[in-house]
Amino acid sequence: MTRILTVQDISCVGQCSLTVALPIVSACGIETAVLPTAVLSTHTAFRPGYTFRDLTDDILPISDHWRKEEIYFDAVYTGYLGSKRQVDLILTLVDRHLAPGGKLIVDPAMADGGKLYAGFPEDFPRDMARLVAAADIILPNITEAALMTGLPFRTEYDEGYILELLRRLNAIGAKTVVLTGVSFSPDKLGVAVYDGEADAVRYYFTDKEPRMSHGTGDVYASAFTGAFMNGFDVYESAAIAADYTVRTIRATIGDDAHWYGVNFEKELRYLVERIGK
Ligand code: PXL
Repeated sequence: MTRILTVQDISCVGQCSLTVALPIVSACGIETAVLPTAVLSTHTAFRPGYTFRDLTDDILPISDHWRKEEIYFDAVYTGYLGSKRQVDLILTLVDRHLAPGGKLIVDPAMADGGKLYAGFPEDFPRDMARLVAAADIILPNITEAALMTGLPFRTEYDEGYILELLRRLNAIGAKTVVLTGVSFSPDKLGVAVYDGEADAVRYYFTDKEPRMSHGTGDVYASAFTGAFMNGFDVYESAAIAADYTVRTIRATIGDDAHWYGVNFEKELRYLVERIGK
């Protein structure tokens, strides 16, 4: 059985990060080990007052123990980090515990809508870019891509802007980029899948839902990882994850109390069947 490690925070309430990644990747039939980067009472889009326990100092002792136990993973999938220092620690983890031929998948979860999430220092994208440089596959949104490459964040753009973002991310070192939240028309939203070696972009679009949703980046990256670790190629995995994510958004429409996340549980059956598990 394939085993991955996912490294991201536990937001106790809020349907993001580990509370999304663990059920989604597991449902795809992949053993999912976890390494929490921080524990928060809720994610940071809730009102100020949430707790935040940084777990940076636990990472190396955990890895030291794993090293004694000779524990290796077929992929390491990272998301929201608890501190800048975690970048170097994760690079050490990858060095020690990623099996030969294993993939580092990085979702540089730190920003959306043109802004960093609450709590991150302005220069955090520079540190995240060092993790991106080591990755096989990255899954940024346009805000994260703009912050890491120094290009201005734009809400109106053309294929030229998207290609420039992709090429600059590739220049940082990311071999394959799945750029999320790309839209060239009011009714379609999708992803740009970039193969750095071929300098080639392929797009995949779904119908755009008129609802801004928290946590969908994590739902997307988790479904992508689940599909990819089942042998689908990057483009197929990107498309499966897009179809699943849009269904989770639709499953949440009308549920106004559910502003903080999406009902990803309701569509797990779809994802599992689509993957053929
Ligand atoms: O969904 C991304 C995410 C993950 N973890 C925490 C967050 C957010 C987005 O706001 O605050 C703690």
